[in-house]
Amino acid sequence: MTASKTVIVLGADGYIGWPMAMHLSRLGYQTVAVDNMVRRRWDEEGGTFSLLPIASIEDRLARWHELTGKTIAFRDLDLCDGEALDELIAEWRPAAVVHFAEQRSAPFSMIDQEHAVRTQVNNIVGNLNLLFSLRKHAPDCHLIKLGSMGEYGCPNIDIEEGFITINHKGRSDRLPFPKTPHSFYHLSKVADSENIHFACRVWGLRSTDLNQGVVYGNATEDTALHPDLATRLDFDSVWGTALNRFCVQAATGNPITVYGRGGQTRGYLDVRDTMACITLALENPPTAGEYRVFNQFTEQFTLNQLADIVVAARKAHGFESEVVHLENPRVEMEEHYYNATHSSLLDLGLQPHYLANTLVDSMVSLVQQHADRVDPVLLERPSVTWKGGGNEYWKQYAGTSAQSRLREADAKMVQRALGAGAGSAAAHREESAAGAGGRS
Ligand code: NAD
Ligand code: USQ
Repeated sequence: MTASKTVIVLGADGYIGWPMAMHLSRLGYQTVAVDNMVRRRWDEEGGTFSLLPIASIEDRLARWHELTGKTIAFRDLDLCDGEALDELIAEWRPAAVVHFAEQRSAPFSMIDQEHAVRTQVNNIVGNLNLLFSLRKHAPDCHLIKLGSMGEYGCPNIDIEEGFITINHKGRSDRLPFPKTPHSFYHLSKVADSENIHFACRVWGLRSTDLNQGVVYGNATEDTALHPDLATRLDFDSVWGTALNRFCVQAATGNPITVYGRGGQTRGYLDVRDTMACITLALENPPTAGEYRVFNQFTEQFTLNQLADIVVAARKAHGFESEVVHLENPRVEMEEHYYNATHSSLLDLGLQPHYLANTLVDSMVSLVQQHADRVDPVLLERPSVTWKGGGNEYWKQYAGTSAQSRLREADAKMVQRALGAGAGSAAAHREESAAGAGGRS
């Protein structure tokens, strides 16, 4: 690692981007964090919020500097603004760009036509702008792009890492692996992959496309330093992902919601391994013109297996959890063959954190500290179906102010912490919680 190298993290205010920016800064990279805060606005629009209070980006950066002495530069910038992106890349001429800055929810992309269009325009145009800016101002830069295992779908053959050699009518070629994506969101990732592959072939750019599985967990060594450095934890049915939701459900005594029969198999990884995988990709760059694909996950599970793991972890502490099989809001195979190769990152030295009771235990205890913020409707009721789009629950929450609900929940927590009858002190704390500037 060359400590002085500049790395730009796009989408640095997000669930993965924020811990990644801290991780790279800790390693000594000159880190530039970029985000247009759109994710916080999408929360506002949909009435959703992070279970863990998250500090404003200004407070995050200031706290990081105070605790470590390190500085992360920040730019508020929309990737769809090609001119601004050009200026950013020209200004920093980074050695690498780590690109997380996309609309990343499959259900969000299935709400209606407007959300599908918004997802694909945001993701595909932002990524395309980036390719042009790199060609112009930093053609040697290593583009590390977050793709998704869901680009492949669930084919009845083994999934390879990006490419497959096909023998057809006596001829043979190594071609991009066929894709059958799960949603309009996943389709946007497929388009990104095609565009990046093309830019590498034609312009000689270099890129690692990380087809990442579902990420779980919330703690890295950096987020644990201070509450202002926490990263978001989504639990609702639009933004929350399977294992994170199952942990929140079990922690709050709500049923674990398996969609359909539960044989859906996906690749999963701990957020700490996301940090490690991206660092490995960064430290082992591809050659000029090379487009390589790594499948970034550490273990495969069916949903039934995930639910069983959470149930068992709670049982070890004497708590019973209920698993319900809801009518599947998505159109997806519920029993299928699934075997995805994922050896490239292991070959580079990845040492995975495999899913264990300790992870579930730590998630449960984290959730319990913020249990008053859990909204049982957001947690338990799927609000988007693949056939019909946003349903009555979606409509119920869209446009409602999550902030006022949060203020009530935070005040309740403060009151509980202080105990009944604390009089004017409790009232004072309640007021401060209600006005807690910057946190959402
Ligand atoms: P997130 O929604 O928490 O963060 C994404 C960030 O990008 C947000 O802060 C958002 O404001 C920003 N952003 C979006 N569009 C932007 C734009 N046009 N300009 C500037 N900033 C923009 O998502 P996440 O969970 O951290 O995921 C990060 C990336 O990893 C995404 O590309 C996602 O598809 C991919 N991924 C995530 C998971 C997962 O389980 N979370 C799994 C596989 C792949
Ligand atoms: N599921 C349930 N119950 C729930 C929530 C989800 O059974 O309460 C099921 C879904 O039906 C699906 C599976 O769990 O079969 C995974 O769903 P998810 O919401 O955890 O993940 P997904 O929609 O696939 O998207 C997430 C991230 C996305 C990333 C993707 C990686 O939001 O950004 O690209 O994981 S992957 O799944 O490998 O494509």
